[in-house]
Amino acid sequence: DPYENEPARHKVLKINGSKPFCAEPSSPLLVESFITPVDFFYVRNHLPVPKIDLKNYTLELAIEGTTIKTLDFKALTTKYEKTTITAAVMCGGNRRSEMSKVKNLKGVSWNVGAVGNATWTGIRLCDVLKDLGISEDKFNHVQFEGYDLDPSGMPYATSIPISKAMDPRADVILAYEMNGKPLSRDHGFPIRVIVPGVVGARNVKWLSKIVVSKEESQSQWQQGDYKGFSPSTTWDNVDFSKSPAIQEMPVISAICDPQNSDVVKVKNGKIQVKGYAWSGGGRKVIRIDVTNDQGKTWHTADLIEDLQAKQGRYWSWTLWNVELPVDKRSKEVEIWAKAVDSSYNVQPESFNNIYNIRGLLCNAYHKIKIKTQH
Ligand code: MTE
Ligand code: MO
Repeated sequence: DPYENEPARHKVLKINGSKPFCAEPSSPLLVESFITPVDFFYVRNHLPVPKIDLKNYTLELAIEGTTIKTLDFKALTTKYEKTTITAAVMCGGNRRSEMSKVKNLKGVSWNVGAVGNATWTGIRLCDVLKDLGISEDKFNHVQFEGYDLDPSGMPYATSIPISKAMDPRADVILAYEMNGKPLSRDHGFPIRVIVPGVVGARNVKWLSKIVVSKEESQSQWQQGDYKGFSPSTTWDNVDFSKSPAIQEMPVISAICDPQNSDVVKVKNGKIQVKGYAWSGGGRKVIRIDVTNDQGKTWHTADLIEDLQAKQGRYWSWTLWNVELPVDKRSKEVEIWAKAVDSSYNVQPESFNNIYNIRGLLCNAYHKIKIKTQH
């Protein structure tokens, strides 16, 4: 069994798939703290977790087909300056279970918990690339490979544009610590890439190799997955070569507490509603609007944000809470939330017109129904 060496996992994680392991925390737990504890951070593996001995760990650096150098853990962590960022990582399929109500689709059925916010400590990818003496103009992509292998021996692999990889302000990190502790096995021990503002899939765990190239990664995960399509595209007519790979993510939010169909106690005519919001590309969430009357009246939520983030480099999520006034006679309340980011991008109102066969980019308004107790 290739899965016989899997790490132990916290029992609060709700398992969406066991081999490979995919799991998320409940949504009320998710918004209890601005920094997500490692044990509660969602896990999205595509393959068995590799067993890596730190003593034998190496990272290979290559330009196209040629290996330029191989560095061990000590060399990597002593040679380059240590840096820490706070960034959310979100799966491209987060909130897929809601989109699947429009029409059948393929993918792990995530609720709203395929996201977490952590501090990541490591070295800057741009420093490592600078040492290779490459010019940004001669290449287009930086590919990452993991130590996790599919049955044919191919590693998990993806790539990002070289402009993102080499930009010191893009904060791409080869991380060896999460929340101040060495990475756990599920989250990429001993080193993973953190590409802030970019879809989770590019944040390669168990990093084995970096390749500077003219080409994107040719892996399934770059070429045949993690792409968006028209709602009318079907599995019979889809052409993956026609859509670009997802990189920066669109603005999204979710109501986390209460959860759909909860019974909520009304206090002084109000209920407390909490959630998160996030946008890709370093765009900060500037406002969350919440309604309980289908948009006749919108209430602006209070925000809990990363106050240290620099303009245009807001990588964290934003937590929010709002007190919603509810009618004395109401038995059931429908709540909607939507976020606005610093480019004034807004979420689409429904999933109908953003449906896609892989269930990615599921960022429509979050809508839940609760029962009230007066
Ligand atoms: N890296 C490797 N090597 N193997 C993987 O299966 N999954 C990717 C990414 N990096 C993956 C990987 C996907 S799709 C996501 S959403 C994130 O890791 C999940 O990171 P997490 O498990 O630390 O939350
Ligand atoms: Mo993902």
